Amino acid sequence: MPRAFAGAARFLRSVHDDRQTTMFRDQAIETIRRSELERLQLKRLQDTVRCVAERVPFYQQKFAELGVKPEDIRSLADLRRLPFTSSADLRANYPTGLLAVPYDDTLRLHTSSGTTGKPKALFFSRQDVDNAAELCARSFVMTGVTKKDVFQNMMTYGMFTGALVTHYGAEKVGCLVIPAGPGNSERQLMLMQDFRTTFIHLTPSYALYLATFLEKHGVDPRRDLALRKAFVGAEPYTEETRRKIEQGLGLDVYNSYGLSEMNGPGVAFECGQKHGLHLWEDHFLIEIIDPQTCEPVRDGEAGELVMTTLCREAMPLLRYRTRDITSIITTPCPCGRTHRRLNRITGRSDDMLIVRGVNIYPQQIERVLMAQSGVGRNYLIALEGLDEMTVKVELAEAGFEGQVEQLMKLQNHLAEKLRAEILVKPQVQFLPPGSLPVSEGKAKRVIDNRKL
Ligand code: DLL
Repeated sequence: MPRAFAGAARFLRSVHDDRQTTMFRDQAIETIRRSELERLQLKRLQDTVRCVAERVPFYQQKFAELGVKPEDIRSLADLRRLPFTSSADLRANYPTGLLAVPYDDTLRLHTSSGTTGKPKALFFSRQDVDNAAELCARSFVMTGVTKKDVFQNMMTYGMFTGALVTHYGAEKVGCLVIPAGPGNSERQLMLMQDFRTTFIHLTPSYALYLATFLEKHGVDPRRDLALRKAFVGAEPYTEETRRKIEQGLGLDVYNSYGLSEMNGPGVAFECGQKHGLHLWEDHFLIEIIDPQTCEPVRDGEAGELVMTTLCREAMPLLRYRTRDITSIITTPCPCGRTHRRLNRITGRSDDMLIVRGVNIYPQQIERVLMAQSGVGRNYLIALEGLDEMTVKVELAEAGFEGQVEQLMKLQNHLAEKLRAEILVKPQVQFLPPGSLPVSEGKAKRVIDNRKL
């Protein structure tokens, strides 16, 4: 058996057979020599390409258009001959068009919001569920988590990958997992105190809120709680925010990156160095491209992250355009892991917003507003404070000023309709017709003044 496979098998055995072990880290695969990693990647890429060429009509058609065949993929450089996949392709093939296994062999469905009414449907096979959990377990263990740790999961449970995938990962390590979900800070505090929670996984906005909540309630986390680490992700944040969370919660913050199309969380994680996210390259091939030209950027330059799955069974994806802007850190990590690191995601090349960890497209909001009678055409989405959203919208006609009760009813109704569409409840603010700026050319619909 090649060393890398032996390493992976050993990792799984150690997790399944030895619940007493405190370290689950698979040193072999994490510190694999680059040449060996590339051999493994090529073999897995070839398998993936063969699989989609046999089973997925979408890729069959793309291969035919490009005149590319599975046997043309002889080196990793041949990746560039393969077609890109976009989130529009996922929506166009909703719900099952990109499945590479029979429907019976799927085990779990997650979704992620899209620009139109339908979300993106992401299927997992049994092996995919297990691999996703393994990558989370690997990521947690990388920062020193052991089975003795207690994990309070503050990500949203449900169709979002954020909670379930890390839940399974922490269980794989053997931790006690508390599936708390986000919000309800009184209860979070009670759980942290009663069960001596040592690590949490949450969005930066909720982490900042929680820090303020503890301060208001006179709780000093260093003195009163057992918290050691927070894995923070699902939306962009800065180094300053990391420091604020670390000070406020009295713990170490590690950046946690992922996306539903690639399993969810556990795609890239920070190690003890807290400098850049190791992207697990035995499961994903990465490229950084110029989003306009689609050409690769020079080593270390910023561009859009493009990812190809190497191990996914139910829904393999080739050259998926993540829209996330980042760069690769070219120097080796002092921790000794050979999987390359990404710099913090600095933004997106499309107009998707992330509010309280939830992906939102302005078009979703527009659709709800424009379907509402009494509402005018001009609107603005204002993001302020710690992830608060206000939808400012003009009324269709003037003269409503006196009808306070009627307006409040309409405001509530719209806020509820928006919540049903985007899963986050915004404030709705009505303005007289003509009061919002009218832009020439592309309208600026979003003002982001969040202090994250
Ligand atoms: O947000 C998966 C996840 C959950 C990752 C929990 C980490 C923790 P999606 O809902 O599909 O999946 O959103 C994916 O969120 O393309 C990025 O734009 C953004 N994102 C995720 N993690 C980070 C991060 C999950 N650490 C989209 N920094 C991605 C910046 C992030 N952006």
